[in-house]
Amino acid sequence: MTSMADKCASVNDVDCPPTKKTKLDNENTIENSDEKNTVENADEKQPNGETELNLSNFEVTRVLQNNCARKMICVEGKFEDREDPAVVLLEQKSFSYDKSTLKKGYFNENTVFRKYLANDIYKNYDCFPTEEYNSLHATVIYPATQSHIDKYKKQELYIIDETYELYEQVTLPHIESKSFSLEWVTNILEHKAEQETIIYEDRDNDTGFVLVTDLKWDGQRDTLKLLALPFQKIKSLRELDASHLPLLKNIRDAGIKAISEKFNVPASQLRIYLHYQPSYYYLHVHFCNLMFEAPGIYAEKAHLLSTVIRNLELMSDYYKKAVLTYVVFKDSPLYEKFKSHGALQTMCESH
Ligand code: G7M
Repeated sequence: MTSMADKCASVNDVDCPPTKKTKLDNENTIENSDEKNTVENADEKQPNGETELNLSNFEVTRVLQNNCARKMICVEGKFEDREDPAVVLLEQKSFSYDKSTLKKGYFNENTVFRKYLANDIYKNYDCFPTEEYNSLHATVIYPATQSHIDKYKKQELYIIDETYELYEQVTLPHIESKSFSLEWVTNILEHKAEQETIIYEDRDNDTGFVLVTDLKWDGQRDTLKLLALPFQKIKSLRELDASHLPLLKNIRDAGIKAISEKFNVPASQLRIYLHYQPSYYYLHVHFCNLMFEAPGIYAEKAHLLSTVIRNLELMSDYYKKAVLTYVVFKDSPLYEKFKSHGALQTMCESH
């Protein structure tokens, strides 16, 4: 029942089930927007009678990855009052452009500013912003399965060139036997969760979709990140054909319109793409601010929606013919399956 996503050094994107997530956020939300992430009370009782997860009860057992570039750490550990393991991700937030926010948070009489190095005109300080502005973005995955733990563990990567035959023989059986729960998607589509983050909705069974802010979005316009979840159940890019063009075009056009109205970001500043392989096998489209180098926008993972539409217009069965290239983590189930299928070479050839 647990679901999540990812991010990792460069390839994964992180998420956790909406019902279990802990958002620790500040007031730094997008300008001209009503959006505000919820701050949950640590002592609040959940509907099932359990108390809310509290980081002061958390014992770290292992650092899964420590990403200096992204200023993000993923740790595995246990909450004192819980049985199962948990994964906690802590990530620095981006800064606001708003002058009064900057003043209140960092250039304020309560800001502590401690010099530790001076050389000519250059000085380094430790800067402690005011409490309201020094928060981190935290994601808690509880209970975390071994797959979650593996997913956040920094591992070597390998390239797979997946033909449609390999998709049918290796990837599809893997997806069918073992993939993350899609409960969070159903919850959004059925209005059981995240209703307040729905930006746009079109309930047509064939071409309709829900546009919702991504779990990882930190509320800043610069890092704007949304997801379009169609009502049609499609596993992934591999299942798309020309019959899906009306859906994809509606997602593109209505998504762009809704984002421009709500966030004032034009189509020309949006990166709109799908992941292959995705973390969740329920087709979804990512809408991101072009200025944001979101994890998962790399060549071996992101497929621009505009290109997908053009490919399908050229050839209805394009994705049944194309070789799709992506990366797998060493020792992940897909890595093992491709290796035992003889489709993954992990050693250098000797000359
Ligand atoms: O790699 P893939 O395309 O499957 O990415 C899935 C996306 O779904 C990531 O960007 C996640 O942050 C996002 N996501 C995952 N979960 C579990 C949720 C959720 O519960 N709510 C929302 N709004 N986004 C999620």
